[in-house]
Amino acid sequence: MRTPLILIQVLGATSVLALSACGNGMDHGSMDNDAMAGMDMGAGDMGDMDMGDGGHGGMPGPTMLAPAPWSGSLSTTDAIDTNAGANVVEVTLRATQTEIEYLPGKKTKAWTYGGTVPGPTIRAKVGDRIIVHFRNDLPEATTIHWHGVRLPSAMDGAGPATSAIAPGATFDYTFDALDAGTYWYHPHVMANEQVDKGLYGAIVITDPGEPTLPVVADEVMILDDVMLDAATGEQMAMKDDMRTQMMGLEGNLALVSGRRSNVGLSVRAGELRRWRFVNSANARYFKLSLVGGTMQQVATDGTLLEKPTAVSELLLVPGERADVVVRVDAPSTTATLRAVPYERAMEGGATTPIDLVRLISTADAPAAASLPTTLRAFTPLSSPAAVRTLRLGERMSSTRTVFTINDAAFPDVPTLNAKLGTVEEWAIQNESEMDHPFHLHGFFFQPVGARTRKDTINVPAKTTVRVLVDFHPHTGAAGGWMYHCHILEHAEGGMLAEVKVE
Ligand SMILES: [Cu+2]
Repeated sequence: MRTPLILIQVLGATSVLALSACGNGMDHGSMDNDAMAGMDMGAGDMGDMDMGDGGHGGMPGPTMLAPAPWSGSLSTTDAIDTNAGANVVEVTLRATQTEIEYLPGKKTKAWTYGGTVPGPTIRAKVGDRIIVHFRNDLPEATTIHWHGVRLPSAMDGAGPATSAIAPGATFDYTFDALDAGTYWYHPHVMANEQVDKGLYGAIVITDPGEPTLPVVADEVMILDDVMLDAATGEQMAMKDDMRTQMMGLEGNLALVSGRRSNVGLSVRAGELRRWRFVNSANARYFKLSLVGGTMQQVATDGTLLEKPTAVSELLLVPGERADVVVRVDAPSTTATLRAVPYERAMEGGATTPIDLVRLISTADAPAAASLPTTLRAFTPLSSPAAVRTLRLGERMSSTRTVFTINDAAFPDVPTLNAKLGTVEEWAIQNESEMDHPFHLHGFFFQPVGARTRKDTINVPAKTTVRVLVDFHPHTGAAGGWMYHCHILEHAEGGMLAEVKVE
C-alpha cells in the first residue's frame, strides 16, 4: 500500500495567476536609480534557448538582464510576534497573490507570504515554541516546509504525515526551536512553480549560549532568480522548455532578498557584517566571491563551524545556506559580491558573472574588529550501523527527462527504513552528467571527512559523496521524511523518495 505523499506533483497543471489588488508588495522601485542602462530589452535574447543535440551540451542559460547599479537597503521584514510570553514566538503568515516591482516601473505578479518577497523573517531562540498561524489565500493548495529545521514530521509540510492546505483553509504549524541557525521556509506542493512565484522566507534561530560576533549588521541574504519578460515585467512560463526540464529553471534576473542585483550598500572599512545566505532558486548555483573584500564563513546550513574559515569562493547550491562575515579592508573602495561561473553540468551549465551587491566604503578610518578564534565544539558521529548506496541518475522517457534514485522515479522509489537513534552512512553516487543538490528532511548529516553537519549538499556530476546521517531522536521524529534533489524540476521529475524512521 502506498501512502499518498504531499509533494511536488509530476507535470501538474499550470496555475493561472489572477491579478490581485491586495498589498503593494515591497517597494523596490523607489530607490535612487531607476535607469536601465545596459539592460538588453531584446525579446529575442530571452527564452530563445538552443536545444542543442538533446544532451546537456549546447544548452546555455538565459541571457541575464543587467539593470543599472542602484543603492538601497537589503533588509527583510520581520514577522511580528504576537505572543507576550518570553519563550513563545507566535506569528501569522498568509500566502497571498500580490505584485512586486522587481524591475523599475514594472509590476510582476507574485505569490508571497504576507505581501513581500521574501516573506517575513521568523526569529526565535533555542528553546522557544514557534506557532505559525497559516492561511492559504492562493488559488491552489499549498504547504509550508521548514527547510533544515528538526521538528515533528506532522509539521514538516511534506511527507505522509501531512496534507495540503486547500485554498481558503488554515493550518497551525507548531514546533520547538531545537537548533540555532539560518533556515528557510517554502511550499512543498508544486514547489517548482510556487517557490518560483515568490513563496519563500527565512527563519533565524539564535542561541544565547553561542559566542557573540562583533558584527555591525546581521542580515538575511536570500539569493534567487526570476525569468522576466523585460518589456512587461511579468514572469515567463518556462516549465515546458527543454532546458528547464533538464537543468531546472534559471531566471534572467538575479535577486538578493527580493531586490534586483546589483545593489550598493554604504559601509565603513574594517567593520564586520554577518550575511546569512540562503539559496532559494529553483536551480541556479551561486558561486560567491567578494572581490575587493574578505569573506569568512562561520556557519553552514544553520550550524556554526568550529572556527571562522576564510573563503575566496563559496559555492551555494539550491536549498543550501551559509553564514559569512564580510569586511572591506580599505576606506573609499568598493568590494563586489559576485556570482562567478560554475560548471554544474558536463557542458553548458556555467553562467556568466553576476554582480549582486557592492559594498562601498566611506573615507572613515578603518574600524578594528575580529572574530573569535573558536565558534563551537564539534563531536564527530560514531560508526554507522548501516551503509546504503543511493544512485542518482537520469533517463529520457518518450516525453520528458526522468530523474531517478536507484533507477526508479518517485513514487516508485522504494521507501528506506531507518532506526531512530542510529547513524547510517549514505553513499550518494551521482551517475548523471550534472550536479544534484541533495536534501534530507528532519535530520542532519555529517559529510564524511568534514567536521560539521548539514542538511543540503552538492553531489557533483559523476562523483560519490558520503554522509553520515544522524537519526537522533527528537519530538515527532518517528515517521516518514523526504529526501530529494533540490533542483525543484528534478524533484518534480522523479528524484525524490522517503525514508521511514522508527
Ligand atoms: Cu538534481
